[in-house]
Amino acid sequence: ESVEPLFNEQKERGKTKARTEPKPVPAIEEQTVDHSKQEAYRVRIVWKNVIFCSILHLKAIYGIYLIFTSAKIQTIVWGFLMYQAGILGITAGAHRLWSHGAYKAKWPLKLILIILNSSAFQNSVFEWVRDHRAHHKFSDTDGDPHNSQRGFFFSHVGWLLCRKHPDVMRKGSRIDIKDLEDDSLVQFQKRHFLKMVTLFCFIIPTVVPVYCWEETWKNAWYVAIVRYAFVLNIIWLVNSGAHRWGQRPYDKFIKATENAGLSFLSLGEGWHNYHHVFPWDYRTAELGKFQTNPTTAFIDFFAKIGWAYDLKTVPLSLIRKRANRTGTRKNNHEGEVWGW
Ligand code: ST9
Ligand code: ZN
Ligand code: ZN
Repeated sequence: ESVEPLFNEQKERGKTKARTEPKPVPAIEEQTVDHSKQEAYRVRIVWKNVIFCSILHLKAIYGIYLIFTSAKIQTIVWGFLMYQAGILGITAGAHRLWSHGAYKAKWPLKLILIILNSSAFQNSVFEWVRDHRAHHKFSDTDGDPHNSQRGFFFSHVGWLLCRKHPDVMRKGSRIDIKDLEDDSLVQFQKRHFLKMVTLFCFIIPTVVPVYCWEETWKNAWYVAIVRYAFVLNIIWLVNSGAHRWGQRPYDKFIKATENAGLSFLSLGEGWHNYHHVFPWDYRTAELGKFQTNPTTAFIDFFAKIGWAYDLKTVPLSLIRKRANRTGTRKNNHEGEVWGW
C-alpha cells in the first residue's frame, strides 16, 4: 500500500522496472556532508532585530534615568518582582523543566511557568529548548546557536541578530524534540506566542502600577522596559560570561565556568561548569540553595506541595569522582562551596 505512489510516479515517468521496496533512507549520521559543495558561511545580519534590540536598549537607558528621577518606589519594587518572575520562567521553566527534564511538574505548576516564561519574552519555550539542547550537544562549535568561540558579543546577543550557521540546522535536526511536540502547553504558547508576550511581558507589567498605585503611564512603561532588557542581559550573560569568566572545578576541558556573581543575578544559573557536566541535575549546581540558587528553592517548594516531582540529582560520590578526574580542584571539598 505505502509504495503505491512510488510505482505510479515511476510509471508516469515511463520507467518499466518498478522497485518493489522503497530505497532505504540512510541514518542521519551516515548522511555525509560534502563540504566542497557547501557555500562558504557568510554572516547575514537581520536588520529588523538589530533595530529592535537597539531601540530596546536605548529606551532602557532612559528608563533607568526615570527610575532615579521620577518613578514611584512601588513601581521599582514591582519591576524587581517582575524581573525575578521572568528569570524563574526561564530557569525553572524553559531550562530545568522543559530543556532538561530535570524534574517533572503537574499542570498547575506548568501553567504558572508558561506564564512566567512568557513574561520574559525569550522566544517560545519550543524554540528556546531546541536551541538550548543544541547548545549542550554541540557546545562551543558551529552547531551551537550561541557558539562562544565566536566571541563575547556573538554569544551574548550577536547570535540573535543574524541568521543561524547552517550547522545549527543540520546538526540540530538530530535533536529529539518529541516531548515538546507532545506537550500541549508548549504547543499552546508556540501558537499564541505574540499574544502571550504582549499580555505578560508588556501589558500587565505596565497596567498594574497605573491602576494599583497611580503611577504615570510613562514611568510604568519605561520601568517595564528596563526590567525586560535586564532579564534578557542576565540570561544572555550565561551564554557569554559563564563560558568565559570563572572557575572550572568539574571539567577544565570545557569552556563553561562557575560564576557566583552571575548565579546571584540569574537565581542560580551561573554554576555553569557543573551544569554542563551534569545537565540533568535539577539544582544545576552542587551546593547553595537560598543565596545563590533561589530557583532550586522555588522547585523544592513546589515539590513540598506535590506539584513538582521526580527531582533528579547527582550522588556526591559521582561528583567527586568526576571533579578529581577532570576538574581543576582536587579532593577535600567537604563543606566547601564549589567554584567560589
Ligand atoms: C532571546 C532568547 O533572548 C535567548 C535565549 C537565551 C538562551 C540562554 C541559555 C542559557 C543557558 C543556560 C542557563 C539557562 C537559564 C539561564 C538563566 C539565567 C537567568 N535545531 O531560528 P530560525 C531550523 S529571544 C534544529 O528562524 P534563522 C528550524 O527548522 C529575544 N533546527 O533561524 C527552523 O524553522 P522552524 C527576542 C533548528 O532564520 C529554521 O531552522 N528574540 C534550530 O537563521 C529557521 O530557524 C529575538 O530577538 C535548532 N536549534 O534566524 C530574535 N534552529 O522554527 C528571535 C533553527 O519553523 N529570533 N532550526 O522549525 C530570530 O529572529 C531568528 O531566530 C534569528 C535566526 C534571526 C536569530
Ligand atoms: Zn552553556
Ligand atoms: Zn542547560
